[in-house]
Amino acid sequence: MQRPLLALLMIIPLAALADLEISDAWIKNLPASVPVRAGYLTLRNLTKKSVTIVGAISPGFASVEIHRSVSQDGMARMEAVPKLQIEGGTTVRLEPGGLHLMMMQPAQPTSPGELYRITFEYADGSRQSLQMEVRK
Ligand SMILES: [Cu+2]
Repeated sequence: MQRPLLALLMIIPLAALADLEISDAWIKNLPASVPVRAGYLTLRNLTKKSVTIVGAISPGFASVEIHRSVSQDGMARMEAVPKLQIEGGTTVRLEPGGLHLMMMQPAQPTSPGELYRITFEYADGSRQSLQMEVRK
């Protein structure tokens, strides 16, 4: 039952009606002992004006932040990105080693194949929800 649905979700651009087309949204699975998960996705701004993400929530996690991985003096660390602006007509990728969603304190252990709902809040007050799939 689950397979055809998943295939469909991957073919249809998620939330195509909103200003941002969000695709390839997934969460890297980690053992239950790790208190955070990293989430990745691709944000395509189909409009001519910039769109700014000012927050994100997911019912499966205590909180969600946008982070950027940076290396400074040979040390890798992460910094919070409180607002993520996507210029009109551009694509921003959250991917391993760069920008990512830091999803704090999962309510229960995650496992590959599960879907988690996430809702983004934009600077204009609008919201957009989509599903993210847990992958190995
Ligand atoms: Cu992080």
